[in-house]
Amino acid sequence: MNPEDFIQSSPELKNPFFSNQILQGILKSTLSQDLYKTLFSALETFGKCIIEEVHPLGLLAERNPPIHIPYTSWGKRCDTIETHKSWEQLKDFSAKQGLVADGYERSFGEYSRIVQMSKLFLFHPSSAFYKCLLAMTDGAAKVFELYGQNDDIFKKAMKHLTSRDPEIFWTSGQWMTEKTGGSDVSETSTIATPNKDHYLLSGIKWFSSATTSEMTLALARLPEAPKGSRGLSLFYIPVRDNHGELNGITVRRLKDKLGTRALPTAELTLNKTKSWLIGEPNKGVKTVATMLNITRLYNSICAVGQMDRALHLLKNYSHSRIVFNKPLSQQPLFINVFTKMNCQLYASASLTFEVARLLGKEETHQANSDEKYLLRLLTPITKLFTAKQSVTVTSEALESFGGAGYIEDTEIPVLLRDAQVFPIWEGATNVLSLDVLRVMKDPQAYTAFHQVLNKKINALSKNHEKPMAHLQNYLNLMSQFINTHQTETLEFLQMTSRTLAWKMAELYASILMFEHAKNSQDPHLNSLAHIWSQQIYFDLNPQQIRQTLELKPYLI
Ligand code: MFK
Repeated sequence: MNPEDFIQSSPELKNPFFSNQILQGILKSTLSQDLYKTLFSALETFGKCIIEEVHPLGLLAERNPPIHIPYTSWGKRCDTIETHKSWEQLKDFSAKQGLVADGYERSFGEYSRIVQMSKLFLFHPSSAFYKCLLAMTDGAAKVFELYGQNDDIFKKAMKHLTSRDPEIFWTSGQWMTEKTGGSDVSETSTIATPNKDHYLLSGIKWFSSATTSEMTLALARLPEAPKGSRGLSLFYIPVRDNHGELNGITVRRLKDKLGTRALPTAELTLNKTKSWLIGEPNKGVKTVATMLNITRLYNSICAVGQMDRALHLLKNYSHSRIVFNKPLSQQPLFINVFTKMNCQLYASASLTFEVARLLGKEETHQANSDEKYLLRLLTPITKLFTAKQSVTVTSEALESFGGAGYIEDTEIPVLLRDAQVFPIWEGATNVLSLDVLRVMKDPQAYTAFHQVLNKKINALSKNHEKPMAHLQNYLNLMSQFINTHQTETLEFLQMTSRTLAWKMAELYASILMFEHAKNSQDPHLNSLAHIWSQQIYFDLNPQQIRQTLELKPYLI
């Protein structure tokens, strides 16, 4: 055979909104008919922009990663981080399309976050992880909205962060992680010294993905502040001064990362960096948590978008790839695996849009008490669940491409490399599981979860008697397990927190999947909901966990 004859058909990227049954089904189910119609045509156009404009920019940015230039040719320290032109163009696109502004203009009332997240779902997988900057920008805007209304400096910065004008639009960083780690911020050693109306920050920030941004928020410790995380305060830092010089910041180096290679993530030294306190002194962790809850939602929607992209390409490829004398798409075992991946995507997307729905309600002052508890509880649950699912799904999809999926220039491996950051960035799975435990310290949080799901199960029982009986049983078992919480040790609660958070995600997602299938009248989504509900079961066995605790000395 002539080697030139060996040509495999490559997967084709089509408009990612067009024929996207899962996204369309969720939107149809959640929005009014009129809004759905308006959004449908807007997203079709947006999907076209993704193919024609964003995707080529994302590829260029990915192929031209940032470079750190510490000194000028004449020996002056400059710490320039050179990014490719395409990276700047992604910024312009984000501003013009209002990817952050949508969340604050609130033109669609309580549904504004859903509209914004739909766009991010489509934008993310083509944009070389530009979302990282948008997430932090949105999170910083949220901090200013809640804590910066009485200060002109913050109000001005807020205008930049939420602008649609590329000339005015700013992005923000979030400098939290130090050498002691990203999970435990209690050992933060950056110090803040008062200086007239502002502060001077000195210390080292170990992971900062937005050195090219115009501003950042950073944690630091005031003089005489208590030890631990309750002695930290949050500060606003303009990255450059009025002359365009870095604001007491030196770049130690850029990180050499597994993925997200277009994103300039750096280690920084702060030396008397001019900054302003935002929020109350020593309440920095609580203030920055506002930002974290937003960035965690971004993490979820982008994890979902990434899975969707992997399955979009795989579906397309499976029709043209012939194996064992027929297309991959007709191989029974492939159909089974592909269906399961779609269940994972549908479950993840349902949860994420639920968080977006609740956030939109809260921001427009329409959320009731149960919904506020649910928003706080579902944010970490959804983040940890979608992040892990995206690694599993992109890995499985990559495997389905065979050897081609392992070859860099097919553009498939980047999906897996990038997905691996989802469970790490903005809180690892264990940290988020412990956050779920933190929320559940207030018994009303689980009560809200239970009440809302009970109501939904009742409403769905007429059409889906058998699966709802199964899910009701699941919910009852979960509630029995939660009831034992009051008498359990902290060690037991921590040990079970991850499984519990995961089970809560599976259950809540399952019910949402039935709800969306019913509301959108989509038989395909209905099948996915049935398959998913048959797969999940409740397996937290206190007896077994106690035995594991007893084994501890042997395990360590
Ligand atoms: C995208 C590509 C990137 C490229 C590579 C990046 C690599 C990764 C770089 C990283 O390092 S990412 C990791 C970033 N770090 C995090 O996401 C933080 C992880 N740690 C947590 O989330 C901890 O839970 C947290 C620091 C937020 C709190 O831990 P503490 O110090 O034990 O908090 P504490 O004392 O329990 O809570 C302080 C207050 O904040 C409490 O309120 P009260 O003062 O009223 O009691 C909490 O209720 C509140 N709080 C904590 N988390 C909250 C929250 N409130 C609302 N929402 C939350 N999520």
